[in-house]
Amino acid sequence: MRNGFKIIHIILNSCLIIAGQSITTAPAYSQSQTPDSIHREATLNEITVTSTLGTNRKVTGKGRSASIEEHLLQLGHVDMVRRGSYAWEPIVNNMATERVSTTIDGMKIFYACTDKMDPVTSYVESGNLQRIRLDSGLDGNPQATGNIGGSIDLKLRKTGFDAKPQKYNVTLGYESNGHLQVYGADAAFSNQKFYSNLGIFYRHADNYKAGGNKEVEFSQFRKINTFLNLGWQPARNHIIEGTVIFDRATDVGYPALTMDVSDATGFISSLSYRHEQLSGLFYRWETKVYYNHITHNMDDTHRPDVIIHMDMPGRSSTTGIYSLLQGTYANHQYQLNYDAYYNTLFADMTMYVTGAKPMYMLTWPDVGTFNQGLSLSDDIQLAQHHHLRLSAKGSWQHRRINNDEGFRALTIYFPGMEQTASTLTGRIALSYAYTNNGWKLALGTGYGNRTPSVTEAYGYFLNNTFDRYDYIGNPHLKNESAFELNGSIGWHSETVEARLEANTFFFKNYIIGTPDERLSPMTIGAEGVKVYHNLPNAQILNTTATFNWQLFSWLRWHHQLAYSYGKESTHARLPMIAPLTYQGVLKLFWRNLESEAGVRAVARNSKCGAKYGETPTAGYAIWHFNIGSQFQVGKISATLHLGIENLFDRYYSTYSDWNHIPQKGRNLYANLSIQY
Ligand SMILES: [Cu+2]
Repeated sequence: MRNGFKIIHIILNSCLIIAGQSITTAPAYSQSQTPDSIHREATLNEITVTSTLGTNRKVTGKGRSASIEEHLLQLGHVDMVRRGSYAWEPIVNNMATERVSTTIDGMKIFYACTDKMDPVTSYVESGNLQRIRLDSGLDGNPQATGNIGGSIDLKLRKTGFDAKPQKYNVTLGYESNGHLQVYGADAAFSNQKFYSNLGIFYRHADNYKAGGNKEVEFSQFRKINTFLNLGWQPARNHIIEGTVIFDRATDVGYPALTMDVSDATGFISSLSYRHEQLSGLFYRWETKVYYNHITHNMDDTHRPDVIIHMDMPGRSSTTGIYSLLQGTYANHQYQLNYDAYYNTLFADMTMYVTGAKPMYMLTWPDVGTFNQGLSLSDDIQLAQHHHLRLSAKGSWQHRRINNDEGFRALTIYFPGMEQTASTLTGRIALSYAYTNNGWKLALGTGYGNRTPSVTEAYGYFLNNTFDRYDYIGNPHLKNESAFELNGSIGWHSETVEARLEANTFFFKNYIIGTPDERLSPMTIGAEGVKVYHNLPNAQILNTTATFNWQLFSWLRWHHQLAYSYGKESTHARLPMIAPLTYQGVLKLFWRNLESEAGVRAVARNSKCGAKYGETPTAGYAIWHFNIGSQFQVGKISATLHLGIENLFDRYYSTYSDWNHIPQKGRNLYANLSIQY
């Protein structure tokens, strides 16, 4: 079994959460998703779920109607930057998008908003997904590049061949706060030669209310998502699969920003060929080609106090391929992967000044990035209790500013800069785990680097509402590198599980924006201009202590305490580092009912990144309660979830709520999912 704390899964289809220690079961959809096959598939993918504690249970939280962000939040190591009630940005190990790789079934996809309003997780829907794979730190999934903090792979839900004949699914959800409504329906057809599953999801919310019944303006959204998966097996073990996802969000408010989004549209497609049951050194070979396109349009026409109206569209498209070989030999389990993609990012801005000609600016100058990489990993069972894992990847990247006008604009600030840039990056990670008699000890290390993001290298006067600076990218940036150390020690018996874990990242050439007094801002009211620079070094440390106690067969008590720390070379604190957080949850089980009551208590983050414009957030404690049940009526099986969030209607915001926008006040929800 592999180093459990490094890889954490969440299984969406039936609200299964496999978070290192707890596994709940009862997949509602198809035979290929039984717990056994999850384990099998997990093993084949070299993903291991450490241990199963307690009895297997069915229902948690909001079930199928939960958003992807809510599912992600259930994982350890993950937090969210919230700029509104839609499209939150995942943070892994206190690192945001630039240091995290996000893929969809191994496909690269890049957001299209210069203000990070559309993290790629916002272009899929819970109903599209089977599970989420999260790898912490530099030991990434085969397709991940630039993953210093971690890598997220969103695994699509495909019915597979020979699934059960019955396959209709309806999901309904309602939340009192903001009148959030969720409607979903999907269907699946399957035999030995062919399968198909398709579905549609719709979400709609009005403005939500913060604690004390205070309405948060511009927090509404609307989203529609539809998907189709097809599988064909012309000959045994030769499988051709195709996927199409279309996702469109409209009228999305961003209370933390000065603009909203009129529409954000994602089109995701792939075609793959898989050969199973190969003989020899490899048992599986999969090759996938894919294409995705995102368009993003910002909108300030609904804001009351706009001085200069602006149009700010962005688009991103990615074409790619990967080819993955998986094999096993003696005590080795290995994977070899080649991947290549070409992405273009384009964003511009037109400012309409009254009585003058509109001002036009390229904010992302149509940057084309070609990247190809070769990765390998090997899981070695050294002896009965000893396990070793090695993973490595090398990539070559070539970038070109395809828009000459944009290139010329940047050369004003960076004379002598090149229109193209090529670089080599890589990562290597090694971990060892010892498991014996309820004890588990794991140690790991890694080293890797990343290229600057397009914003960091070529962004042009991008206003950041967090510190109120305009940002300019720096084409002369060096690659940022990090050295990682991680370790954990855990012990479990029939009734108790205790675990301590820590990871730390030592950065070199840490990329962050620093003020440049010589430049004057473009945005009215901006504090000044920041240019991205490499700091000599920085460090991030994350620690977690977990204690779970099975008091009775019907009662389980979970505790988790997490502490993180981040500083840079001048000893100043890094911004957006989570404050001390305690989570306590009591879980009750009775027949087919499961109930949960819990608290999340967070200390004031007095040692925040003041140098980088961060201001402290007050401490708070938020309580929640929920109850869920799964029942059968004839051929129909149904899952019902009822719950209350922010029970005492507290007015609060977390450290990662952009500009301290308040979280939702008391919220009652009810979700029903029916399978036939
Ligand atoms: Cu945007």
